[in-house]
Amino acid sequence: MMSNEQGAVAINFSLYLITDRKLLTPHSSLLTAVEDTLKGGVKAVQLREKDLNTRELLELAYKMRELTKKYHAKLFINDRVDIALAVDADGVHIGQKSIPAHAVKKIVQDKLIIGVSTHSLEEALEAERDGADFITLGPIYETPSKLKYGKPIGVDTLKRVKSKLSMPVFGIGGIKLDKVREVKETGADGIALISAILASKDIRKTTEDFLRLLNQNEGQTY
Ligand code: TZP
Repeated sequence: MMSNEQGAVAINFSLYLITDRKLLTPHSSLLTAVEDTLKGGVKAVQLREKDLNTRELLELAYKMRELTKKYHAKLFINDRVDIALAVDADGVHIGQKSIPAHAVKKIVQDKLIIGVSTHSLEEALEAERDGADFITLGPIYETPSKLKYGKPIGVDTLKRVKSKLSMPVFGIGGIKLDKVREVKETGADGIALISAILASKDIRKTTEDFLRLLNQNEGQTY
C-alpha cells in the first residue's frame, strides 16, 4: 500500500461512491451501474450491501474487485474485514457499531486502508486516535432515509471537524450537485454519496458532473 512520508495512507480520491442496489431500477444491475460510475471517473467504491449473506457478499465482492481493478479504482468493503482481505480489496469501511479501527489495525496491519463513518466531532477524534486513515462525517444534509442516519449536522460542523483533524474528511448525506460548492468551501477533502449518482437517470453523466464540480479551480486531488 502507498504511504506518504508521515506513514499515512495516500487518499487520492475526492468522490467516494457507496453502493445500494435497492436504489437501482429493476432493469439495471449493480455491476453495470458501478461500471458506469467508473467510466465517469470514480476512483473509490465502497461495497455496502448489508442484506446479503456472507456467500452472496463474497461473490459480489470478487466481481467488484475485478471491475474496480480494470478502472484503476480503489475498492472498500463495508464492515467486513474478512471479506476485504479475502478479495484483496484496498480497504474496509467501518461504522460506530463495527469492530473498531484499532482492532482492525491489529488484524490487518498495513494491508487495508481503514475508513470510519462518524457523526460528530467526538466520533471523528476517536476514529483518528484509533488509527483510521480517513472518515466520512454526516449526514450533512437531509437524506431520504434520514431517520436511519440521524439529524443533519450541517456544513458548519463539517468545517469545524475538518479544522481539528489531520486526516482526510469526506462529507456525506444528502449531497447533490447543487451542494458540492458549499461542501468544498468547508475545506473537506471530498464527498461520499449514494443516491445522487446511483438513483440518477444517466449515471455516467452525473458522475462526470460531480467530478467536474469537485475539480473546479483546484490544483488538488478533487
Ligand atoms: N451515512 C450517513 S448519511 C448516509 C450514510 C451511509 C447515506 C448517504 O446517502 P445519500 O443518498 O448520498 O444521502
